Amino acid sequence: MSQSSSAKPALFTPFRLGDIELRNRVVMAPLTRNRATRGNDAPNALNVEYYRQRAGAGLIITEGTQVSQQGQGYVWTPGLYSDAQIAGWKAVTDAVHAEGGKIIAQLWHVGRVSHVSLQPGGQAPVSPSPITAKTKTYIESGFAEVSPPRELALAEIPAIIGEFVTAAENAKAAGFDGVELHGAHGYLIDQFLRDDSNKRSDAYGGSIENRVRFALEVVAAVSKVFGKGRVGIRISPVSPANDARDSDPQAPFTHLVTKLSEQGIAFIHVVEGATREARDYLPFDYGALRRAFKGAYIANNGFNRELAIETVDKGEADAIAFGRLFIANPDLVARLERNAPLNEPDVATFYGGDAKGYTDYPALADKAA
Ligand code: 8OZ
Repeated sequence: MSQSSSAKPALFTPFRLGDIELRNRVVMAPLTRNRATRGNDAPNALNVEYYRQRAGAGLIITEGTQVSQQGQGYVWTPGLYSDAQIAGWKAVTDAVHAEGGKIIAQLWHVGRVSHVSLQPGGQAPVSPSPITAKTKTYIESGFAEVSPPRELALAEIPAIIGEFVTAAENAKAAGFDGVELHGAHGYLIDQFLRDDSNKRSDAYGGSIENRVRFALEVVAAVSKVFGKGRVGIRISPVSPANDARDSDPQAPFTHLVTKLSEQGIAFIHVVEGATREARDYLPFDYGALRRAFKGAYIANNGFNRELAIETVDKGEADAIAFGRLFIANPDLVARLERNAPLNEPDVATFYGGDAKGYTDYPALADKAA
């Protein structure tokens, strides 16, 4: 066999993501599972076991973790704003580190993708502009239309950035290796970026420079907490998830990424195409983002083994994030390396519930036993 055909694909080789040393380039994507402790939204022993099982990933990015109660949009998602939540996450990061893994927290504010029953005092959710998204959320009683949002006052914006900072400080206290900002899927940061959801006439709306301001300010503030080498952001330029739309996504996203590169953060994590659907949903030049950004590029959405290996070998991405495959395969890296068969994910147990469909997917060794 020739040297090249027997060489290990780069996907399975170590990578330095900013200041974080990864043992491979297989990333566990953030995955909402709605299994935090009911009543205080703190991670619990079941969540510890779930993440521990998946520590073979080069990097785990946690499920979206709200920076405040106002930032919550779905029932039973974990937070990072109370002592109980910090303690719960500390047990998670300890378990992942004990297995030699790395884990960063995904900091999340949903903005308008929420429901009054989840908001403090039953208030309206907040958004750059008072426009209701055509999307659903789920609350204790099941699926529900999102509640109409109220427009954020200019004077409220610094406090929201402050919530991201506090959550980053809490993430540090909880032992995380870094943070990812959730700038994708039509949540608050994305709502500011897009001309369909941001109709403001102040410094945070209108021009592209103004629409990226909120994202850049959050990134800068959080970078002071963790160091820019431990901060990244997830974006989904063309995904229609949660009614995210823009008349011309290429321009604001290329501009955003250019500015993020100047800030010197560790990575961008790009959901290519429509989330959970077609990778070529709308034309978009992802290569332009890659070229505009001097840090690492993590690619996501619908990758299989072959495409992941090829994409990293060609240098089109530094790492690949897998979602559904990690739900069903705790030992995904070992399976991909050996080209072993994969367990099928059970959609019925994705959101909410108990250990079923969460910590009971077998690893290869379990099957052999
Ligand atoms: C699925 C269900 C609920 C939330 C996202 C955080 O789309 C989510 C999410 C996904 O990024």
